[in-house]
Amino acid sequence: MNVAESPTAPETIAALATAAGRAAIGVVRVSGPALLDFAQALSGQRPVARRATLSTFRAADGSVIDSGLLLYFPAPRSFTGEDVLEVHGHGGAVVVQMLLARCLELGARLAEPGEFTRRAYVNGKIDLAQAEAVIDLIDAATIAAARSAVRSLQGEFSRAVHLLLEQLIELRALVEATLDFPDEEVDFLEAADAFGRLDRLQQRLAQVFERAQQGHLLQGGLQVVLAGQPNVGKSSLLNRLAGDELAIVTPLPGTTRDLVRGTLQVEGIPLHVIDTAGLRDTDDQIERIGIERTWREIERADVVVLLVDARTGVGAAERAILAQFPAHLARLTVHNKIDLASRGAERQATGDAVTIALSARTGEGIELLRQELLRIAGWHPTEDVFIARERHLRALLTAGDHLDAARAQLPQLELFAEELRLAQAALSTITGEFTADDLLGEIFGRFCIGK
Ligand SMILES: Nc1nc2c(ncn2[C@@H]2O[C@H](COP(=O)(O)OP(=O)(O)O)[C@@H](O)[C@H]2O)c(=O)[nH]1
Ligand SMILES: [Mg+2]
Repeated sequence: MNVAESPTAPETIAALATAAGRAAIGVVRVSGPALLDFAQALSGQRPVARRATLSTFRAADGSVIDSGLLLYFPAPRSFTGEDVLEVHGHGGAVVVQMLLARCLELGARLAEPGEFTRRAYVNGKIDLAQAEAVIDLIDAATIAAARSAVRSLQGEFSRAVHLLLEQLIELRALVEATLDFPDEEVDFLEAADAFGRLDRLQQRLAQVFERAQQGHLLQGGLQVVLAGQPNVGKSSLLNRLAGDELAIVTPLPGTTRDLVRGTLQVEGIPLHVIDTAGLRDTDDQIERIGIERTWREIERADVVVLLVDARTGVGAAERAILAQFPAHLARLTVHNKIDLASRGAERQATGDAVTIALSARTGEGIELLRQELLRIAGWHPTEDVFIARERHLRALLTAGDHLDAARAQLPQLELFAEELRLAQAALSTITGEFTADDLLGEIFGRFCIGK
């Protein structure tokens, strides 16, 4: 029996909501336009809304598949805004598959990745930034990242964006009204305090950007590449930072030929540290490939740490390496092996160039390096960070550019108005008021099935 069919309504979808494998319970989630009959067919009884009902789940021939709890959330008060069922069975790999198969038999189809959350968005239960926060919460690798994802999920980021939008729309309304009365343009600029409003808008936008950028850092972290000549202690430094023997260390130059990665956390920020093959001319074919990979990682890095032996410092070879780094790449020089150079740990800054002296062997000076990496990343600890994505940051920057352009257009009100309109369009993409379908596909496609 197909109890979920209807010619126009959205299809009923089902998926395993818990991780596959052995567990105490396994949950199959179902969402669709009308699921009471579905629930009846599955459990033999009509479930009460928002109550856990002890149920026996049966196959079409009446044989028992499992017993467990059935939860029924009638539309619109559910995660997706549709009728939602949660079928809680025992968490055996086979039994949950049988429950899922039964749901498919009753007319549901397997949900696509992110489809539940997409429906929640389409039905206005959450906006786009909140939908993205759902997956960011699931993916959060640190407590701080999880906290900021929850903040975004609860709508703090969206509210901040809405506040900006409201102020922008207010200003636009004033401008558009004045456009109809060209004689009063100059009066308008003064009376409506257009400059002052624009100023405040730009300041608020900068604050929101700041908080979003910190959240982006919390989630994504920083790619740090350790580079330098062979034998200066890159692998030793990775091991020291990671607190683990990730890379092989020997006194032989050219030991590291492939990339070795380690992730560590400093104040909740994930640092993805990549140890590389030492940069030198070599006839060894494998080492040469390793060196090519080193350069590829350097192109992608957020920060490159150039290691040198503290006893020799930066010489001609290092200067040649430095000259090849991409111009805008943040960099840092580390003098390693201070234990052999009878020097103390220290941080030195001349202009923008920072040097840290440390010992990968003794660990002295490592904390200076960790703090310096955070500083380069632009991290400053604040509590109220929102999780944000590259896409959000770009939208905020674009909106900021249009506000700058708007300022440059004053007192030409028509051009001013147009820039404000563009700023509004950019901001709206964050919460999803104006969002292209292909972007939605891209966002939700990255979810796991069942979310
Ligand atoms: N004394 C001392 N030796 C170090 C230090 N760091 C690395 N080494 C030694 O230098 C040699 C090369 O180290 P390694 O980490 O393999 O260098 P890489 O080729 O740059 O990866 C090894 O014998 C390490 O034990 C340090 O801070 N102090
Ligand atoms: Mg090495």
